[in-house]
Amino acid sequence: MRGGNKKYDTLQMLKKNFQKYSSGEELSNQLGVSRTAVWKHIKELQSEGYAIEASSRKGYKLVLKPQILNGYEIAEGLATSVIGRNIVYFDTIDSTNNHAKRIAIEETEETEGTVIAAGSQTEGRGRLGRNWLSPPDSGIYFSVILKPKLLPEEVQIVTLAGSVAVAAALWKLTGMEAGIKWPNDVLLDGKKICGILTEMNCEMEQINYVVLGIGINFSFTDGKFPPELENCATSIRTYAVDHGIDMDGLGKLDIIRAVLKELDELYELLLQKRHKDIIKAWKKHGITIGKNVHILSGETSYEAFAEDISEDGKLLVRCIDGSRRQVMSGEVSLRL
Ligand code: BT5
Repeated sequence: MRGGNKKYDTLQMLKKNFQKYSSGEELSNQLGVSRTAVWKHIKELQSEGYAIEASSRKGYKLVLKPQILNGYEIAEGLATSVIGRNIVYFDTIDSTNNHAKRIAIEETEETEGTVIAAGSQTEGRGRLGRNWLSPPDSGIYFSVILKPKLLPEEVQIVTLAGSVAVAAALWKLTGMEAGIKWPNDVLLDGKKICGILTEMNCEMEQINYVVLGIGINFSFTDGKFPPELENCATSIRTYAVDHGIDMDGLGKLDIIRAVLKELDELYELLLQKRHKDIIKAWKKHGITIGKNVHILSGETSYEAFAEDISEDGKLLVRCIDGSRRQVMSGEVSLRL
């Protein structure tokens, strides 16, 4: 949805003239539409939540920096090469991963890099049929369609890239040091602020597409989490308040854009087969290596020591009897 229509062209002009009036006549001349059309666009933008003041004498002005999540705002000036080529936004949807799969099945070249974002999800999913709480005004929920040239067993590297993108974006925007618990949890203060669900469609030897789904808790207050999650989940806002971090007007929009930017750079590394560099970046934020861990993988569960991550993202562990295993997926609890 990059590129404009007249409504968003109007918005762009108001943004250029931030906090200053643009007269209806000026807008109508520059956009090549009637003054009534300008007025209609303004009404629509206001109803979408843009803080636009209208004065019959002076015209229109945008009074606040928008923190509105929609396809236009996410895409505006997003200088990425693959991620976010197309952006589809829904106020609410069943699950952005479900929608990504629906689009990916269409199988056109351009679907790679398409981002599906939503303000809330009615059937947000975690792994293994678990759910992901996705109420409105609380989190950031999006999925990206990717077509990496990887073997199906290498797909974990995509999840790792997703978690690095979130941790790196948070660090750059707020200085928060999030930790990544292999494979898919991003934590603040040991509590989950982000979960990642990677799903793929593949044949024996090749991946057709991957859907990388990311859910980030932005402003859940502790009170809003159900009791079973209170001790294991938190949000960026809660963490900021608890640690006296000034978010300086940062909102969901800034976060999703920063994550997409980071992800674009990491995906470029992946396309260049520079998996080592992704693992290196992961290790900067990873908290699993060098810890005693409890692994639950399918029916098996055992204690082990997490030694390293392989180039394709598997967790390399040493078991109590000294044998070594490669863990491709599963639950890992850290032993303190
Ligand atoms: C995950 O699964 O952590 C993957 C979550 C992926 C969510 C994104 S949102 C966009 C895209 N569309 C989707 O439908 N999904 C993706 P898992 O590791 O299985 O963790 C799930 C568990 O985390 C649940 O069983 C709860 O215990 C907990 N949980 C649920 N909602 C949570 C939340 N908002 N914050 C923290 N923990 C949560």
